[in-house]
Amino acid sequence: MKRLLALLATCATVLGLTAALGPQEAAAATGCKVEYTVASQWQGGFQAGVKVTNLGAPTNGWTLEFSLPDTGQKVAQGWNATWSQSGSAVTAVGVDWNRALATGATADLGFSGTFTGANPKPTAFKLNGVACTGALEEEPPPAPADGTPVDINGKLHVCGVNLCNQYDRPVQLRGMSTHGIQWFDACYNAASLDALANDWKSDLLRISMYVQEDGYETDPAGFTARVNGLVDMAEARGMYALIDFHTLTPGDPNYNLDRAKTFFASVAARNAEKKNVIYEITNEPNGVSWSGIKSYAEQVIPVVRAADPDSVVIVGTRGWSSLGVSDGSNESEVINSPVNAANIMYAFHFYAASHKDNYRAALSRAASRLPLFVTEFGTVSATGGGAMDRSSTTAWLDLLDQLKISYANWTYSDAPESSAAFRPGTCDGGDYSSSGVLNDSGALLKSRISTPDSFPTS
Ligand code: IDC
Repeated sequence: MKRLLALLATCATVLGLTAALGPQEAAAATGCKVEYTVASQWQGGFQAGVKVTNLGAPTNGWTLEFSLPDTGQKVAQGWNATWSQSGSAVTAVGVDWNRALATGATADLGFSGTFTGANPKPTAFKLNGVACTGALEEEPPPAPADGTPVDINGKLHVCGVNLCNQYDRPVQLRGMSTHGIQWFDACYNAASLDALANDWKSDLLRISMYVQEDGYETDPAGFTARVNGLVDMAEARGMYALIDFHTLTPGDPNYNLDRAKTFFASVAARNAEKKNVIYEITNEPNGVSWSGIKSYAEQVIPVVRAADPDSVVIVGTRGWSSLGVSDGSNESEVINSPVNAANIMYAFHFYAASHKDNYRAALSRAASRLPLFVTEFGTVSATGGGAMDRSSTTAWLDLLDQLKISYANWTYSDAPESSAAFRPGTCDGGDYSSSGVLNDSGALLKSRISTPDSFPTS
């Protein structure tokens, strides 16, 4: 109510001010509020976030303008808007998925840029031509509740398109994925998981159990035991455990149908009473139709449910869990033919240097129709290597935060590839906490994941 009054007061001010301009302008006027934050700055470069809240009438298309005070300040690459710059004047125009802004709604954009002087903050923000002078009387964000993520949220379930906690309120889990546990087993021990829970403040550990490539098929009992051991280690530290049946090559999960039934019958029976377990029944289906994946899911999910009736199950999607986009399709195949089961979500994966605006658009469209979980993503290219794409990663993570979509980053390991969080050799020692053991991707992810969660507690 306080919020609404503040909003009405601001609207009245805006209308009052614009009335003097004449009826035409007054009708088109919208007030706004902008929060500008420099997220990071380095020699000659910086990255900034711009949150613009529409305090006026709902709009179906917006343009944000502002001015960069120093001549050396240049926008290099922007996200979540179409960006342009002419001299000191910068313009950002809303894109497909954030073009409509209701009263009180916020669009989260940002850009990376270069500068030569002191990099002063931009001035003269205007939304659709009207100065952004408004200020909502924000209630302070809830203080982070005491306790671990699992203590606070308890057993999770799907409600509408969200992942919800024991209070039936949407939550976003932010965490890390192991690398293949057949290769990087040494990275998952008491010290590394302490660092993940305490320093990274991670909400979840994805346990990536490859089926092929020297994985599960070579030693079903051994891999099942190792997965269960990691579930317990996550539980002891209050983190959720996402059990990933990491199918990859071959891409048709039906190739592993019998193995999946055996594996899930076992882990679901063993972990049914736990609050922290989520099942991901196939990693990245590829070279297979959605109907093939759906058929697999409708055979494996009943096996899980027979042993564990109420844990969340996540189903991979076509085209390496791209909701079909990487195969030239889109989310409509899932929306039109959903898996016939309750309490399930669909996986969406991306690699920030390879998958950009059209993938973000698909995720944004799908997010209002399907419960989505980003069970794996990388800050680099889809090979797991190449340079980290900071701008694209930030655009993705801002979008996931805004949509409250949970995520796990590939990988919490010291693999010799840029997607790994730790430098090679880290897992041979006992230090997982100092900044010196992190590479670029690890440093970025740690800074994102370790911010307070503010899980709702009522
Ligand atoms: C990659 C690993 C790499 C390994 C390769 C094959 O990073 O060390 O050699 O798999 O097993 C995925 C997959 C994930 C891939 C990752 C990066 O789920 O298994 O890991 N990736 O290529 N999908 C898109 C990218």
